[in-house]
Amino acid sequence: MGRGSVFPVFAVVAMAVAAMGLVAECEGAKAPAAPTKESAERTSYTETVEGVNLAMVWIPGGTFKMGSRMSPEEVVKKYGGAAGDEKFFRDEHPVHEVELDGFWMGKFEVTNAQFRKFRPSHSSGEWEGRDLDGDSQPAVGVTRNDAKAFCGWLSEKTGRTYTLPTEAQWEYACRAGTETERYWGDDDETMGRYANVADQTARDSLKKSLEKNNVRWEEWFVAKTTDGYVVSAPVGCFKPNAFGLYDMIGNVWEWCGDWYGENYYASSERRNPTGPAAGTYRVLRGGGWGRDPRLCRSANRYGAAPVGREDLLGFRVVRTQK
Ligand SMILES: [Ca+2]
Repeated sequence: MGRGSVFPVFAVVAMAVAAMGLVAECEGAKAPAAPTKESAERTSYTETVEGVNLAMVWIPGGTFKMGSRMSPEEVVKKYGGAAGDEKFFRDEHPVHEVELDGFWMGKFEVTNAQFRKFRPSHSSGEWEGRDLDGDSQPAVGVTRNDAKAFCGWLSEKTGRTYTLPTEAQWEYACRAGTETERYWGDDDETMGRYANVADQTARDSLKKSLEKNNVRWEEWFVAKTTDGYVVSAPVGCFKPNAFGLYDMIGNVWEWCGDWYGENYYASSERRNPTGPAAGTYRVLRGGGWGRDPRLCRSANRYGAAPVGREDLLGFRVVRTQK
């Protein structure tokens, strides 16, 4: 896995930006469905409290193979990288079977508008003049502790327990039954329809901006696709996975509940694993708008200090009771 210093060029790239053209169609910007009554059969509902409208989707329990089908060598061979980068992908192994109970998960990443109901002073800021703080864009610059505090606030207000997904819940929900690199398949070209990642749009914009200021820059790994966004997109602009979840890959990295354990997969419990008992970093999943295609894969694992705060760290919530 690689934390900040591993990919230095990305520090420069922690950029932001404006959405171009697709906003009106984004699912997350639409008015929420009317609140639905609790029932054993329902598969979705909208949590409405204090002006926060959180769309929740039921993820049925099941068994899946957690981890990457590609070896670290195959990842680097396919996507490129410096000598020795293979070591950043060893934590995606061994592939192991995990069984999970069903749970509710946020259909979208938590947005700025939602987060501001909890913390009115919140601003996701901007990057190089590109806005990260739109109401429908995901809340970023949110530490893992902030994300947990939001869950605690929401639980208190609703009487229902909301929290962050475990790493296993996250990967199971992301894969939605798939074993491919991403929930839509293995090729880069179609990525632009499903996820906002470091793409040609972002590369061209960054290159122009840096060259204008005479800043020398290294070539940036980007996906061979065009998704239309340089920084975070409003939630729900891209195609959902088979569970009906949006932006599981790309847009913003999502905080999980687990401590990050590089070797955890070798000793993980099979049923409802919750990660190592202790650690230094908390798990992040899914990659984000400034991240290369190697980090925007269902199996990729990342981590940061729980007080870490960056332009592309956000979250979504889960609720475990049916
Ligand atoms: Ca992009």
